Amino acid sequence: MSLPTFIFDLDGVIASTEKFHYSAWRETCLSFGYDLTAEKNDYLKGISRTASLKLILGWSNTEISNEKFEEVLRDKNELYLNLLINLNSDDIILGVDTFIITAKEKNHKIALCSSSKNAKFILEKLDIIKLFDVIVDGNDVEKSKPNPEGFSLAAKLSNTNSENCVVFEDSEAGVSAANQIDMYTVGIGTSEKLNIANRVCENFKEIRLKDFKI
Ligand code: B16
Ligand code: MG
Repeated sequence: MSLPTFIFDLDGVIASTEKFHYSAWRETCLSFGYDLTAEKNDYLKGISRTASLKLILGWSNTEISNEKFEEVLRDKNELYLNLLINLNSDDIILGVDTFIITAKEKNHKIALCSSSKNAKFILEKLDIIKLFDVIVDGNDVEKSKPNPEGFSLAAKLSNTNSENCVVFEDSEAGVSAANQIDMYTVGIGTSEKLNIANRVCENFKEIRLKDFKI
């Protein structure tokens, strides 16, 4: 069996940007009188901007025109991008960059699979875009997580069978997507929602490259 390819999620695995998504959604929601709780926000992790707004409108019993829908999406993204102004390499999640560099030295392919349409911008800002052999983001797929389309594409572009890919994800939607095509999944974080993963780790300090010798 060839060396496994490692596929990383972005928000919540590489970059500590989930708090900015939450702040931007919270402010957006308050503009139409809805208080988005942290518990509800957990369901937005890993899913696309459009799918997030559809869920929010359902929870808040809000109906808006298609035009307004697009306007709210633009507003949310503008707020989010403003919160990223000072993003820098200090916002890389503890240990993930060291893990990637060690894996590259041992010839593992490194891929990104993110639902975010801002993924390349964020990787540039963090100054780690060059570490990735393959990047699949929200601009490359029709169906976002929990649909496995992005992970399938990342495996294909890495020339790796999906069974030989290891996925690091902080969201239930992402773990579920990768599980559907028999990738080995590692949930990153402490949420009980991650218990559907093959393995759950609080952070990359618990993970060693030798754990994945197949
Ligand atoms: P954007 P990931 C996901 O990124 C985030 O978890 C999710 O909260 C966000 O709504 C989604 O990207 C879309 O992001 O609005 O930047 O296009 O975790 O898949 O890297
Ligand atoms: Mg994520």
